[in-house]
Amino acid sequence: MLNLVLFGPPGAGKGTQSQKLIEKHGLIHLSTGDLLRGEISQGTELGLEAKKLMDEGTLVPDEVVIGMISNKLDANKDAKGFIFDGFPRTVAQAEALDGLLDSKGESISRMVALEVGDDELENRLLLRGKDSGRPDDANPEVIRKRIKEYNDKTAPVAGFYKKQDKFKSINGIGSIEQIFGAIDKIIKTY
Ligand code: B4P
Repeated sequence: MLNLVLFGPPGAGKGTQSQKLIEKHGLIHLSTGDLLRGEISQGTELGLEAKKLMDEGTLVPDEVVIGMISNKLDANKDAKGFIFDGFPRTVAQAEALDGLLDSKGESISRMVALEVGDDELENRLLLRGKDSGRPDDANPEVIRKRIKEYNDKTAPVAGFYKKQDKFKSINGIGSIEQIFGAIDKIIKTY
């Protein structure tokens, strides 16, 4: 299996690149952001709980997202591999993911980090907020909170994969095609 973690701050291009990677490599896309937004639109209890946190730019509790990922792995036993987009976002989530994959005789192949500066992130998210309808993209204060959450809780996850010698970092500024080419080159070396 090819199991890729796409890593980076909010607005770095993880969702955008995931779409292209699943088309080319036939992988299953697991985006915890999309899964949570699905729960919100269905009005589930989990969705109602998550909405409040997401609207203010705070991470949802680890056990909630770990449970969602575990269900999706079980539901896709014959997959060629997975793209983890926006997960793991804490070291506890990374440890849990290793455990889930290990129990199936699998592991993470690579983490690819997209490097983008804070000003560009804020511009991209505000631009998307104009027509995405996402409350967390519309407000500069919430965007800054999301970037702070990333720096405080998510950035340390890179160290977790560096220790396993699985971490690769690329420039996330440039055309979507250029960035896709750089990620694809890393996949080919696997
Ligand atoms: P996510 O849905 O994961 O939100 P995101 O990080 O903002 O999206 P992404 O990074 O994929 O967007 P993209 O860059 O592709 O999370 C939302 C919330 O859910 C979190 O704040 C949290 O509350 C919760 N959550 C999710 N997962 C969680 C977890 N594991 N644990 C706890 N809580 C969790 O796109 C951004 C914009 O940039 C787009 O408009 C795109 O068109 C543009 N763009 C992309 N590439 C570009 C390029 N090269 N140049 C110019 N623009 C580009």
